[in-house]
Amino acid sequence: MGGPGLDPHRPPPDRIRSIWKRYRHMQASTLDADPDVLDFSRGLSPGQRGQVREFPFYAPAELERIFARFADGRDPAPGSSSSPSAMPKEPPSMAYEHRNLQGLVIIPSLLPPHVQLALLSRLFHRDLSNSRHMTNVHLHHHVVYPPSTSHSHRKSPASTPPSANPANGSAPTQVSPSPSATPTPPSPSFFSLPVTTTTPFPPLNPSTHRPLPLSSFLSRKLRWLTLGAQYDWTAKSYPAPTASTSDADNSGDGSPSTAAFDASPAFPADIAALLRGLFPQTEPQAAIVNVYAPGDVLGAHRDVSEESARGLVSVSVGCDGVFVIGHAGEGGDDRRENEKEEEKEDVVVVRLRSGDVVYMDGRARFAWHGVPAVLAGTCPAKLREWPAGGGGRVDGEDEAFEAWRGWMAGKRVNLNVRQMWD
Ligand SMILES: O=C(O)CCC(=O)C(=O)O
Repeated sequence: MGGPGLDPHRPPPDRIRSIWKRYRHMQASTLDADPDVLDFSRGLSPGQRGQVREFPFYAPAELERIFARFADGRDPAPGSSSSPSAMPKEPPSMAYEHRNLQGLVIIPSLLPPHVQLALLSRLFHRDLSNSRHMTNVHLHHHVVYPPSTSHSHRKSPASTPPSANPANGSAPTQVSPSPSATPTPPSPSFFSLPVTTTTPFPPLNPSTHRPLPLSSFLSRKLRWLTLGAQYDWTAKSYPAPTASTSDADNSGDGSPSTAAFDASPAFPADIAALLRGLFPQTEPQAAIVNVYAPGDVLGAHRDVSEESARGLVSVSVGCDGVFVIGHAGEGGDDRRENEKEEEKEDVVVVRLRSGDVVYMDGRARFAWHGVPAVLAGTCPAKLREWPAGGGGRVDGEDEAFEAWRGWMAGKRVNLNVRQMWD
């Protein structure tokens, strides 16, 4: 059972499932015209405006400080737009809380493109290369990590992605999926390997799975990565906390770990600081990084394995996704028809775009939610070329990722962050 006593294995109510299904195969043009979808880029209809409470999220200068610390590792330079003489420059980011689903707050375009790029680089050049962060691929394959080189140790992986490994065909390092393994030096980015890397990931069980080439791993098979406390997808549970263990293989910067567990890597310190700056009510202890391509979906579910009821933070980067969230049918089927009608109002459908952030608190915290569609061709131009084209840039080493140019054009990445214990 999860914190509030809700069963993580319970299937979604029929009505949530049917709304989810309605968007599953919807044509892009139909979606564009669908009056029920909250689409902040298209603009809200007068009816939708009445359904949300609009409020300023943060002052631009404060946001700029939070973002500069994350993207550049320092406060903004004096004279930048956050200095008093340069203010006010931009309108504040607006947040929208849905009146029918108290606690559901959407902040459209909160993360600017350079912060989205920095986040992608931290997640995929650094955190994916940390063998203590599990992925869906670990369930069936030995993941073969790029070999560590002295070159890859030059920079701390805390605030910058690991340096690129010059195109190499040398034997990659195989690491067993053991979260409590002896700390190993950080590996370079998988994206620094040639697309044609020939050493496939061996299957755990050769009678059920075939060897997995690197190109398939990055292009198609990678669906999720866990940060911090490692979620067990089969048991739908987290490891138990221990008093205070430090994490020698911490991918953070040596600052004290906020979620140190014997069996789990610490939550990356720079990403935790970014999230804490934006949502101080939630302590980032675990995250799931969902990786979608158009055609991929996430079924309706509730996140109820956390013992803490603190809000969830959900950050979207890349292609647009349709997000369905709400309550329905929990009261059973003996309700009067008018009660069922009223409940309809509780289900909200949002078109999430790159840089949008959703906070799920209050009634929305344990609501059913899922992603029935990811829309092809919607990744913003500034991100499309990642990991090449400036996005993976570390001291001019961007060309190391050239072979994977355009990977993001066909992806949607969602960073989903939870506090597990109070
Ligand atoms: O991809 C999203 O927007 C939602 C992800 C999600 O609901 C989850 O990871 O639990």
